[in-house]
Amino acid sequence: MKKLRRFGISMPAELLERFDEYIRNRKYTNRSKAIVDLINKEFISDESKKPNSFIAGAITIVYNHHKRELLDRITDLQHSYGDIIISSQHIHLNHDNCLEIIAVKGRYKRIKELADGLGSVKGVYHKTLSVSLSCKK
Ligand code: NI
Repeated sequence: MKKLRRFGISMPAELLERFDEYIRNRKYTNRSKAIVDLINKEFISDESKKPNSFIAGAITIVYNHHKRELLDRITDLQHSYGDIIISSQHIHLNHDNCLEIIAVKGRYKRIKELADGLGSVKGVYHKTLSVSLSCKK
């Protein structure tokens, strides 16, 4: 277990009330865990903006599978980026639409390239890249 250190924080009362509401809504049982998570989130976000950072995360896309050549294009792209893809899951949302979640690990620059490539395929109408953590190689 990592060594923990205590420290005091002063902040405007109004901000603390908002923070307490924030942590209640997210089911935190204490402020410490919520503060640690917020700091980590900020650090991950900073780190993931560096092109050469190693990160892990997920690309999520939603598309209409009837669109001509879309499936070929998506498959081709994923084969070209096989070095950063850990796994993928395909979910048939309804008659027309599919949701695909692609777990990735590697350099941010390359992951962003794949995410943008998938997002630009005609028929893909939603794309997100969620960075879960920055990690060492
Ligand atoms: Ni499907």
